Amino acid sequence: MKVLHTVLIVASIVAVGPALAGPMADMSGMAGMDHGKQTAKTGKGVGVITAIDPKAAKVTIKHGPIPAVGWPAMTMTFRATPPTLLNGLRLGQTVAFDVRTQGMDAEVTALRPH
Ligand SMILES: [Cu+2]
Repeated sequence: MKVLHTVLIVASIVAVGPALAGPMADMSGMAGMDHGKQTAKTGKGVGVITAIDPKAAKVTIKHGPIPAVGWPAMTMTFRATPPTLLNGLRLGQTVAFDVRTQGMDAEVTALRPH
């Protein structure tokens, strides 16, 4: 009886081992995929200013399609880099702008009346 008991303990350790290792291997694979989506892209757009937040250095633009970064027309908020890009802007003004995106992060890097 003692031999049989030892065999059962060994068998249960072997069965649990792979279950612990499995999820770890999957997680490292996903991290690699996410990293690939973070490549920075740049493009040029034209749109109308719908909101300006100088304190947060943010501007909201209703813009047309920007194929270079894969965007359809939409209204969205950008960080202004540098914040002085917002100086002299008016609500309702049409502007041409340069955009830089990285993952979900989007910033305007140049902005001029259009
Ligand atoms: Cu957009």
